[in-house]
Amino acid sequence: MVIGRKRGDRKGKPMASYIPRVAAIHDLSGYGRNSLSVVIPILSTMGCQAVALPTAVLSTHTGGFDGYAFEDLTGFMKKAIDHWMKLDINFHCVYSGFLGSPAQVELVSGFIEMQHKNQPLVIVDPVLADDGRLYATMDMEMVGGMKALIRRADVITPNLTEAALLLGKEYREDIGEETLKEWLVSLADMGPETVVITSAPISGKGKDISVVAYSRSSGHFWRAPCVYIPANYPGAGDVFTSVLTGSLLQGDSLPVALDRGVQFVTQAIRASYGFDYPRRDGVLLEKVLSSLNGPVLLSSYEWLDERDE
Ligand code: PXL
Repeated sequence: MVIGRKRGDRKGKPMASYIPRVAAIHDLSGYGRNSLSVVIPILSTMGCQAVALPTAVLSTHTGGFDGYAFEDLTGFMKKAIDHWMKLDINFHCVYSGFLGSPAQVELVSGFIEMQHKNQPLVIVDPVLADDGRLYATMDMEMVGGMKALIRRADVITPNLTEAALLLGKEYREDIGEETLKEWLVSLADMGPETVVITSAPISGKGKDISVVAYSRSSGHFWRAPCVYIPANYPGAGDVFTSVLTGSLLQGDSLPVALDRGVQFVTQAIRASYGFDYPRRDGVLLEKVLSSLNGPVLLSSYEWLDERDE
């Protein structure tokens, strides 16, 4: 699906009442706010139907909890996909995140192929690592799997660590703007039309970070800066990509979707930071969710390329 296409432009059957239908392929981590626990409420609040395909169920996420219970759902995923295909359920968007095994990568790839006739917007968040380290359940085979999966994506949203892993580059926190642009283009060369890198530093701006993006079709680079807040909340990446997805499905342009994602994550972190509770519980989504229904106030996005208008 092409970003920015109007609802009425869809090929295939026109729909009487248009609610974008999203196959949300993520784990369900019971305690801690990440994955499906944030994807579903955010997409619903933004007027999208989130159809969950859980990849695994966990008692908690893996960031900061020991001894979590983990059940792989590969067998269930196969059956659910078969059932959906028998029912001829069509999706406007396939949005994948945390996958439990290379076999699941294959399944998701096959599912995207099966949905091809519906021209879904394919968003792959290649959940693998953060802060220079692989997550507990990830390994280099999964990195290889994600490299293959992003070939099928329209939009990918790696953080800086994941971008380095996908490119086989060394992770560097001090990466400059020109190198970031090279990374964005190299990732787009691997398949996706649009590449968004989160947790990207801003040269000369201390600890402030940003989200940077590149669209191959327009050739444009974008940045949405975020003020640094000294706390790292697990699941913030899932919150960002879910808002980006909802925004694109509402028909927003890429820079507006970046801006809305960054603003919402920042607002969620600000709403949480003043409270004294373990960061591993995630951002207090419940306090800010309803703001996704408010008017869109654009404030911060910048373009990173020279333009002659
Ligand atoms: O938010 C990414 C993520 C998703 N799913 C699980 C995780 C993490 C990050 O720690 O542990 C299970």
